[in-house]
Amino acid sequence: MTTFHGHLDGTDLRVALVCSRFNDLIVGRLEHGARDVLVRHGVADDAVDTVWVPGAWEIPMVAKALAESGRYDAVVGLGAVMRGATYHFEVVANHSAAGLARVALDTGVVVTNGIVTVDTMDQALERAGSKAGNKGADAAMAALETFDVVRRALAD
Ligand code: INI
Repeated sequence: MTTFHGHLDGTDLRVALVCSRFNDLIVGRLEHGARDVLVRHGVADDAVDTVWVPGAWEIPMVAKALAESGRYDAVVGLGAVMRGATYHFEVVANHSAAGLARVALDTGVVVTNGIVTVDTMDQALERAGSKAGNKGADAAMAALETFDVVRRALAD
């Protein structure tokens, strides 16, 4: 029996960050955290492409196009969906999360979810580089680990 663990080794990887402009005060920080983690773990800075889309709704379709292009080893979705007065929050939050999951399963490319879904701006800021960490960095780290564990398990 063999046990595999993914290592955080981004050497020679190409990664796309799909970022929503909606709430870009938050998403800019998620992008910064994600890029920082990737570069600190061996991904070349020019091998990390950031692609801006209007809102979290659009993240899955662009993630799908990038995943299918064959240019990237991993795609990370980064966004901030904030509760407003209406049901629209649930629609966008559920669609973006389910969409990213579908892109991963349909394409076989590693796709991780760094879309924060929050009630308030304070909660968003907490998750974008303050007391609850940086969910963009977490999603980038998850992408590195997931890519590597699949590579190791299939290489054996
Ligand atoms: N998009 C977000 O990224 N975050 C939100 O909080 C949000 N809210 O609440 O409306 C949001 N809406 C826009 C949506 O993602 C699409 O861009 C829009 O519906 C056009 O398709």
